[in-house]
Amino acid sequence: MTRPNILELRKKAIEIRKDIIKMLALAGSGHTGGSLSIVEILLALYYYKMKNDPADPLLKNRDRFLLSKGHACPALYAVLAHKGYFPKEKLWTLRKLGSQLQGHPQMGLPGIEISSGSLGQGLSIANGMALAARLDKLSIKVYCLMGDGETNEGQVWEAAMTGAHYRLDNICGIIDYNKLQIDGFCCEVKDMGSYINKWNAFGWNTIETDGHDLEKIMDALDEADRTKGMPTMVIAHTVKGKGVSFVENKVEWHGIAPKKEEYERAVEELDAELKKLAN
Ligand SMILES: Cc1ncc(C[n+]2csc(CCOP(=O)(O)OP(=O)(O)O)c2C)c(N)n1
Repeated sequence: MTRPNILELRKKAIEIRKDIIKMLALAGSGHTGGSLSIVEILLALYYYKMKNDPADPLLKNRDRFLLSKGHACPALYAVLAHKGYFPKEKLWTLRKLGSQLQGHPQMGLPGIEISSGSLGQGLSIANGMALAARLDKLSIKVYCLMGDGETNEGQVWEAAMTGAHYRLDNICGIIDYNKLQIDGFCCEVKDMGSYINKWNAFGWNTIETDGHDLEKIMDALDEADRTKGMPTMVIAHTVKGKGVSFVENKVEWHGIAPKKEEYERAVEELDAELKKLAN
């Protein structure tokens, strides 16, 4: 599989961040920090790893992507629009009455595989899809992106045991390990100790990587493909709010949208980054 041009993809990451900020500013509400942290993970999946066809979103043989941390959907919507699943203008309808782009993903919008938002459910759904694919002899991969805070949910660990029991090597989970959740640092809200040891103990192949380094994420996704007989969990170290200095690592930016002046400051910063990459 050929790798995409990394410089172009890094520019795309900035464009996506600008779209996320604009969507949220126009909506006046939403989840800024947790959307900004998953941009490179989504790009590595949609622009490199996943079999998908925006012109045929229900293609039988497509890989499935489940956004279990559904509140970060502005990032997913932006990537889907860039890929051509729906017109980009739709992005500006985020959270508006009657829009298909609600504050949490709803099935019906092209590219959205599951409705999500109630945390902890994605990996169980991934198990079901992966088992069904095995029965149907479909050679597909199911990707499931979770938050680190999300993994406080007991259901995640039931799903972890199930995935390992059935040796679902057609699942690749990814944890957006940004160390923050809704109201504090994850280690203070409920300390999970070592993710690596936990997922290993639960029978998963576990890969730790830098969740903002496109090449490293791609390497991890490739390694997941090479791993047979057990599911893989990629622990991707990220920064909540990545790309906007005054949002980065700030717990208060979990569930709020930028106001006009904040939006303008954010765009200024992102444009400056874009300019650096252009030179
Ligand atoms: C079952 C359930 N409980 C609580 C919430 C409220 N909630 C929304 S986001 C969030 C924090 C999630 O933290 P994390 O998974 O780390 O997401 P991130 O910090 O990356 O945005 C919580 C508790 C929810 N959506 N679902």
